[in-house]
Parts: sequence; C-alpha cells; structure tokens
Amino acid sequence: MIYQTIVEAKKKGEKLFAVLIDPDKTADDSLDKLLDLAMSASTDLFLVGGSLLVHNRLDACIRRIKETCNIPVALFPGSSLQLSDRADGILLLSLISGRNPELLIGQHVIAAPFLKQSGLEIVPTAYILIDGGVPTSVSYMSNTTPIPANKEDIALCTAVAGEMLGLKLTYLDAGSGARIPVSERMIHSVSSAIGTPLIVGGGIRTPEKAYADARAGADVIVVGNALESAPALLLEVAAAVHSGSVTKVK
Ligand code: 1GP
Repeated sequence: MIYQTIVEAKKKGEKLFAVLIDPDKTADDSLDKLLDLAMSASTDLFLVGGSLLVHNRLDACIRRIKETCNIPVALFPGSSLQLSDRADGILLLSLISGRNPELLIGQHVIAAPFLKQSGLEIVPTAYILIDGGVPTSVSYMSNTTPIPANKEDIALCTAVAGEMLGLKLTYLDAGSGARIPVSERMIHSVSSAIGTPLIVGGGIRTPEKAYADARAGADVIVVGNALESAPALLLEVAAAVHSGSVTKVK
C-alpha cells in the first residue's frame, strides 16, 4: 500500500526517495539502467507520468518496471489520458494552487469510471505548484499560475486548505526541470502546518539539496529530470535522502 508506507515512514521519521519516470524520455535501454540503479539505491517509489505524453509508452514502461523489480509504481498523471491499471496506485492530483476547474474536478470526473474498476490504490493528493524560475511544462499545460517562490504564507494556507478538504498527501512541485527548486524555508513552513505527508520535487539536482529538503520537513523527495542526463546521480541522491531520516523519540 503506497499511502500506508508513506504514513508509516513519516511516523518513524524515515525519509523516502522517489524517482519520476517520464515514459517519453526514457528509452528501453536507459530505463533498464535506471531500474538497476533504483534497485541498488533502495528507491522507495516510482512516479510515472508527464505533463504531455506523445509516444504511447506508458503501459510498456510500467510493464517493464513491474517485470524488473518490486518497487511500487504510482501514476503521476498530467491528464486523464495517462491512466494504466498496470500501476499499483495513482496520485489523484487536485491542482489546488491553480484555479482551473478541469484540474480541480473536471478530469477526475472523466477518470472516475476507469479508476473505480481499475483496482488502483487511489491517493488523493493536494498538488501545489511553486514558481521554479522558468516557465515549466506543467504550468503551461495546466493553464495555471504557480505560487511565487517567496510566498510561504500562500503555500501554507493552500496546503492547510487541501488538508482540510481531506486530501491525504501534499505535493509541493517547482515543476520538472525547474531552475530554482522549492526553498527549504517554504518546505519548513508547509510541513510545520500540516499533519499529512509532504512530497517535494522539481529541479532537485544534488544530494545536498535533497538532504536539506528532507531535513526541512519533506517526507518524500522526487527526482526525475536530473537523472535523464546523469542516471548515476540516483545513488547519491537516494543515499542523501535516506540519511536525512530523523530518529523520533517517543
Ligand atoms: C516534477 O517534481 C517532479 O513534477 C520532479 O521534478 O524532473 O525536475 O526532478 P524534476
């Protein structure tokens, strides 16, 4: 169970490392290499998806992952066209930093019949975009404006509202390939204000940043883009995230 694993880890102060795989950008040989590295690094979760998929490789990509390893796979869909019942679950994203009704409820209605019969674990997720210093695909495709990077109060209130609405995870995302990742200050503000687990991603390229984010309060760190050009970075980043775990005294 994806959600239960994240909650249990959070209770114990353990930090989790997730790899984002964009099926369009991961050819078979590079996917195999990434999977080897992910297994060596005790990767906790794969997210699979992208803002726009054009090569119809989603199913094949997930099948390959499931044939190769036991790391759970969660869909991280850019739209209701990115669904597959080969995954273990789905981050059912409500883009609550935006005011686009399609991404608050419209796409969910379209996806509901499929999801209901799919057997996928549904994880309702408050998805919050933070400005990453460059226009990202997700901001363009979602037709929403990200929260300014220095407006911790807006991010905090947005996350609290999401939690009050019953969303079970909060995902602070600067967008894939962001120039400026979400600041530790914002991660700290948001994580201090909510009780549900916090996922952070977008533009994380170094073990140092991944470690700092984990220490600032992120429960799950996601890295995707940086691994496309430097897959071996996965080992260092995963180790940094796992070493950011905090022992909780009862
Ligand atoms: C994007 O948070 C994810 O939605 C991961 O971002 O690809 O920049 O690592 P990167």
